[in-house]
Amino acid sequence: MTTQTVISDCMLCVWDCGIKAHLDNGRLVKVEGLPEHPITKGYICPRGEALPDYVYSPSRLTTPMLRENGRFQKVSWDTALDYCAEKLNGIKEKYGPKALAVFCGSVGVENIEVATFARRFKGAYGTPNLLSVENICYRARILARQVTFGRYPIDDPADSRCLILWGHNPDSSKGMLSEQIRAKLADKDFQLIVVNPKRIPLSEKAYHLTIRPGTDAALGLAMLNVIINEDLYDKEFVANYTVGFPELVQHVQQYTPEWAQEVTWIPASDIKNVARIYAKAGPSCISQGINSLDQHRNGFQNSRLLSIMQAVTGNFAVPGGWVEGPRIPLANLSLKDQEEPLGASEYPIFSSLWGRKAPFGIATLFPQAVLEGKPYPIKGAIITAANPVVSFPAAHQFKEALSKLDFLAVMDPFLTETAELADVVLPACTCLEKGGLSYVYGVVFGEPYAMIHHKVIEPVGESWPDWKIWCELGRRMGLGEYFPWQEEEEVVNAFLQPGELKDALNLNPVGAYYGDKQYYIYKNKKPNTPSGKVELYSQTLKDHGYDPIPVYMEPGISPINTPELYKEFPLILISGERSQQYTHTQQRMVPVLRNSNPEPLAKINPATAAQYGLLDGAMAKIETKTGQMQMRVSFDKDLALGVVSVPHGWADANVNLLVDMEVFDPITAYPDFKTVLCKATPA
Ligand SMILES: Nc1nc2c(c(=O)[nH]1)N[C@H]1C(S)=C(S)[C@@H](COP(=O)(O)OP(=O)(O)OC[C@H]3O[C@@H](n4cnc5c(=O)[nH]c(N)nc54)[C@H](O)[C@@H]3O)O[C@H]1N2
Ligand SMILES: Nc1nc2c(c(=O)[nH]1)N[C@H]1C(S)=C(S)[C@@H](COP(=O)(O)OP(=O)(O)OC[C@H]3O[C@@H](n4cnc5c(=O)[nH]c(N)nc54)[C@H](O)[C@@H]3O)O[C@H]1N2
Ligand code: SF4
Ligand SMILES: [Mo]
Repeated sequence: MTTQTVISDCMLCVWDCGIKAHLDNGRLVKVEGLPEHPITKGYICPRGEALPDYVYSPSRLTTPMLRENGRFQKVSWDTALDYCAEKLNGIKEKYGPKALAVFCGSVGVENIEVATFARRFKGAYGTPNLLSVENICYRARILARQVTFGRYPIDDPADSRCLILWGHNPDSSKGMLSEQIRAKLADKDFQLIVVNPKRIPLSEKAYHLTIRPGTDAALGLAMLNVIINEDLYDKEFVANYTVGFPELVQHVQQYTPEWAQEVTWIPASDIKNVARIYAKAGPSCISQGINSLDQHRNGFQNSRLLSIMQAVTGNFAVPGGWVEGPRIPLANLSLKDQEEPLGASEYPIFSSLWGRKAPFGIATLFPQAVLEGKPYPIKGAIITAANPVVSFPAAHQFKEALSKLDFLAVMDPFLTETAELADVVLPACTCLEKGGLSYVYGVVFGEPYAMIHHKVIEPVGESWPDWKIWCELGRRMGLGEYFPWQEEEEVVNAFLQPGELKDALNLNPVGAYYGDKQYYIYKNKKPNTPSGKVELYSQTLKDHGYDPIPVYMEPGISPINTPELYKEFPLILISGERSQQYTHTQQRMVPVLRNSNPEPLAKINPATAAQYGLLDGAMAKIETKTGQMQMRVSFDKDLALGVVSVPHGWADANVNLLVDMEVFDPITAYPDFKTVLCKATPA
């Protein structure tokens, strides 16, 4: 027997943990964390450990499939791709290129190969419509920080003396951060603050604030009120490097802690205390949930408020605050759009900030384009690395839209609920069956670090890596000039041009840094904002008709905003808390993970449950004005009264059938996943 260990990284979620993959005779048998990896430091979660069961799952798609007379038939790659090429060229001829949507899910965020080739294909085909998770995940905070700082600084918790976990439970979504925080808690000068409708495991050691969902801006504004009125801000930084402080001072006067107490359910005394701790501790760092503050009617402004807080307290570009790294020197394989994607005119800042165009459109406008032909009809789609039928809001609308298309192709390692609607299903490799490059660390950890993503095993069945599918398809459609690559190595080389980084990465399988974090950058480099300063007041937002300084906005539907609806639906539904067994809709087919998390649970405080006759372990019917479903109740005394927390990603109990798309953030078009009114009754 020959054994072998390959160093690579897990791409099952956005953290890209370094791994050691052990093989027996070419078969993956065990996966461990990689202690030498400077960022993930040997961390591995249950999904990473279960990689062998995941990649060899009997549910894997092993051949392409074509729908014939309503049923899938196994076909060769030639047949499948010729069919796709004919249909795609047909759509272009009949309706023009923009009638095609290329849809790429969250895997495209962590996997450069998946995202880049989807993006390249849309450019080669000529459609501007790359639709992705960008308008439901993460982008809002990037944009809010860019509007404020002219760049995208990221939490730098290692050196912080005060950390606010704001709508974030790293034990479920970012395990390596929990480990880092637990180690820091040994230092008695380090202070942890948690803002969450639920007490999380780390709340034990923290100043915990139980907040009403969707009212985070009220807390932020009241904290600023205290910080400014008690003179706790960084005067030197504010005076020299910001614009709009006088306007901010005036603006926050209306938002007193006493006012915020009514809105947020947090006692005014606690608001004052945390404002003082945060402003005085220095360096302080707000680590916001990856989406829990963004998926709201005022998601963008929530993120912007946190940026303003970091700025006035002088926690920008300092160790332990928010810090930016340099850009990675990679080739840009995207091709220029000729036209505007869906939503470009309705969401101008999201689509183009100061002339920097976003390469994607607004994915949540997809159903409307298909079903109503607005603003123009979308007739075909290729979906890669996404399962929108389960993961997107108003899931019934996505399902209907996908079913009505003239042509739908799906690339995925599994026959997902979305793939089931396709005309053609193309079996994709999982991350371990292909090589590539991992550099997402810069975007999600602020660490200028990259590594070669080494292929661990040969493709399972007849699956192909995404890059190969796009290249072969492109060539068959007469777009071969854009897809010259035949081998994996050529693909990696296309990203990585000759130079120091390439040499360093080739030399060290664990990876290499490509620069340093940019501390105190404002001292010698002006922010890329129109004023050349950190913008507490944003003229850009004002010019677009948005609030130049964030105001408090009630959630779209809420006890206060829609009191009539609240009478019928008296509970607040928050959705999408992560669990370590699953990434979104994935991994349900892996027995070891399924056994430890067998079904979705609706969490509710026992006192609230008693009011509605709900029993621990019994089934409940959960209804919103959009839909209803059944789920087992699980008592959770850590959850705020009047709140129900439901996970996402479960096809048979899909919370996104309860979430509609009526409430959008007017700036980023984010849907409101986190504050939906519901009722729960015994089923
Ligand atoms: N209610 C509610 N809904 C939510 C959220 C919430 O908080 N609440 N969160 C939202 C967020 S933040 C996100 S990011 C989205 C995620 O939404 P999606 O991206 O749609 O979700 P995933 O289940 O990760 O889908 C990824 C798919 O890619 C496939 N895949 C894995 N590796 C590869 C590969 O290398 N190539 C290809 N072609 N396919 C691959 C997987 O099998 C899976 O089917 O969900 C959102 N949905
Ligand atoms: N295991 C696992 N890890 C993942 C993923 C996964 O699917 N599985 N997905 C990855 C992706 S794409 C994403 S976007 C991230 C998501 O990561 P996060 O958004 O950080 O998600 P969580 O850590 O679950 O924390 C969300 C917390 O927000 C709280 N919350 C809900 N509503 C509100 C609110 O209105 N205000 C406040 N203050 N808190 C609120 C919830 O109670 C919950 O504890 O996770 C990433 N990591
Ligand atoms: S699934 Fe787990 S091991 Fe894999 S990258 Fe995410 S956190 Fe790391
Ligand atoms: Mo996400």
